[in-house]
Amino acid sequence: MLIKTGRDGFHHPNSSEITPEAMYRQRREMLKLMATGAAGAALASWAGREALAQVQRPGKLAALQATRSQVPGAVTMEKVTEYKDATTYNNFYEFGTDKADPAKNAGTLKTSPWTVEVDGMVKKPGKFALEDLLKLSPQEERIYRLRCVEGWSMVVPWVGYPLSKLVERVEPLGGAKFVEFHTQADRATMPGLRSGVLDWPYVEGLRMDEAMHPLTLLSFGMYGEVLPNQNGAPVRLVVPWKYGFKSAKSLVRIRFSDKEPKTAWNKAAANEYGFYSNVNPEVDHPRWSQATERRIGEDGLFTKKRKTLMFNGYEPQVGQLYAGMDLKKNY
Ligand SMILES: Nc1nc2c(c(=O)[nH]1)N[C@H]1C(S)=C(S)[C@@H](COP(=O)(O)O)O[C@H]1N2
Ligand SMILES: [Mo]
Repeated sequence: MLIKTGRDGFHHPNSSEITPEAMYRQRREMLKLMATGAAGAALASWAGREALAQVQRPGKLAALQATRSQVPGAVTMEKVTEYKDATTYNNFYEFGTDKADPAKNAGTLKTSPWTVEVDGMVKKPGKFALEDLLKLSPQEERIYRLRCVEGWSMVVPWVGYPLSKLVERVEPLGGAKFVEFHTQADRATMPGLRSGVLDWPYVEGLRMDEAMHPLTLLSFGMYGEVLPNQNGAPVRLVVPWKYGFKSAKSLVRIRFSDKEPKTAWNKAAANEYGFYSNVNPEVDHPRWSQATERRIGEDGLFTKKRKTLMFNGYEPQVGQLYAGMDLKKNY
């Protein structure tokens, strides 16, 4: 059965009918301020915020063209994290468990040639060369907040397109309820595989409606360039309302299934990492609070921590996916 846009009950706007949500909100703020006579100062700060969202290419890797996403919620006006910070402090356990390890060790990852196999409960299984995946849909730039389970967050301009485009292309069968994501596990190039911290390959999963949500991104780049190895080159997942570990890096296989996938972190510590992994300030990790976070790049001794938002701030867009679910049980 072909999954049609809108099947998830969401309004998928086309570019001619919408104003990006953030811009719309700002415009409304502006109109209010104009009515009170405070428009001059506000205009300056509005221009400033727009400027912050203008991302400079770091000039390190090949450029990846994209247009600004029109999907509601896909573009935040928050200050973008510095490229250097977003690429030198992260998790990619295949290259070591220290936050500095991926940037140091991921140079050995061989990203070309690269294929992603699509299989399981689909009408049109197949192997996609990276070049073909890139051509499946026009690239969009999206600026999302990524929230890590250990209390840090960053704001990254991703380049990619909705995962739903690929799902629609391969036509899942009616019985397919989940999507599994398998990532590269190559002992020759990934030194971290010698460690038993996780059961390799790293596997993640989404429910079908989560996979079809327009905010779920198949990403090939960031900051206007192809992904650096340490951030999951050449193709990764980005799920902005979930903890960072749901965003699987260096994808090699996407499998459709009728069973809830066994994810790498759930297998390693089921009481700490559930299947849903939605950002939720009210559900603590057994070993630490999840109520606040540190924004990468803002970490001075006296910098106040930020309050973590429900669904990482994407509640208006994704809250309905979990209506009626006990989120303390389904963590
Ligand atoms: N294959 C793979 N993907 C992975 C991980 C990993 O160890 N291996 N770590 C996850 C975790 S814990 C986080 S926080 C994010 C970090 O993504 P970033 O490099 O964009 O910050 O990647 C996720 N994806
Ligand atoms: Mo993480």
